[in-house]
Amino acid sequence: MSNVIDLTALATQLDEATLRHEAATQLTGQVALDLATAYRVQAEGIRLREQRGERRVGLKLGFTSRAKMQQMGVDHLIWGELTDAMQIEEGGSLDLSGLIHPRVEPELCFITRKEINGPLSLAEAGLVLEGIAPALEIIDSRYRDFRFTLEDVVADNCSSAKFVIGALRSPQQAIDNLGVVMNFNGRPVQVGSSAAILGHPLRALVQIASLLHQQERVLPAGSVILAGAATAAEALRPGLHVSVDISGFGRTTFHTGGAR
Ligand code: OOG
Ligand code: MG
Repeated sequence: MSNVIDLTALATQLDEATLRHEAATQLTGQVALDLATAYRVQAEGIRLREQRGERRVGLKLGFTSRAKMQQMGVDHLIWGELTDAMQIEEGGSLDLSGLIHPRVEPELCFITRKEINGPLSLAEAGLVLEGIAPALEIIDSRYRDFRFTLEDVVADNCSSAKFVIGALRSPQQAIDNLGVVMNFNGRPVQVGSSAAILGHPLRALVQIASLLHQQERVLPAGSVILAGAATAAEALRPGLHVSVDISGFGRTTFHTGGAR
């Protein structure tokens, strides 16, 4: 293994896998990658997207629930960047032929009303929000067989591919223990509770604020934050109507198209 790390070369491998929708080899099999360097590869990958005209719109957390950690064999909270090109319209269509081996997971989404420029307590977290919405995240690891180490998945922008956001609800609405059901063509495929996300989804915001603070970063008002999946993810195939129902809160949907 090489000790000299070329951030751009590593980010380009993952970027090309995305553009060609062909799986790539795990980076940790090629170089000795630590977590801090993995985040630098992630940042370089976002820079490549920005060069193509994509705009950063917010952040996502990963592995905030046991269900996800167990499914992927990773037990550390991670974060990635979201761009405008990743958003699909609510009720819209997702062409799977542009992806590698996509999966979908139910999430909650926060939209900020104020800039986040310092640590937040759980009590303060709700006060920076414009609203909260049901969401679905489509993840698509760029790695072969959807397998990775913690460092690999961080370098790969936490498998981020697409996301759908439903109608915004009041930030005052209680979200700590809501039933979450994800359906394929009207049949439940994953069932859980919003409490699975760090015991309380607003803790995702507390975590984001603390991570931003450590990196001396500020998140502008109007940003999107995905709190992390409440259940394990499910593989997508063409011809699916996918929905998430969050009880007493709301729902959002999209459908899949394209041959695979
Ligand atoms: C990594 C992304 C994890 C979540 O919500 O936990 C994530 C993966 O599972 O490929 O988005
Ligand atoms: Mg997710």
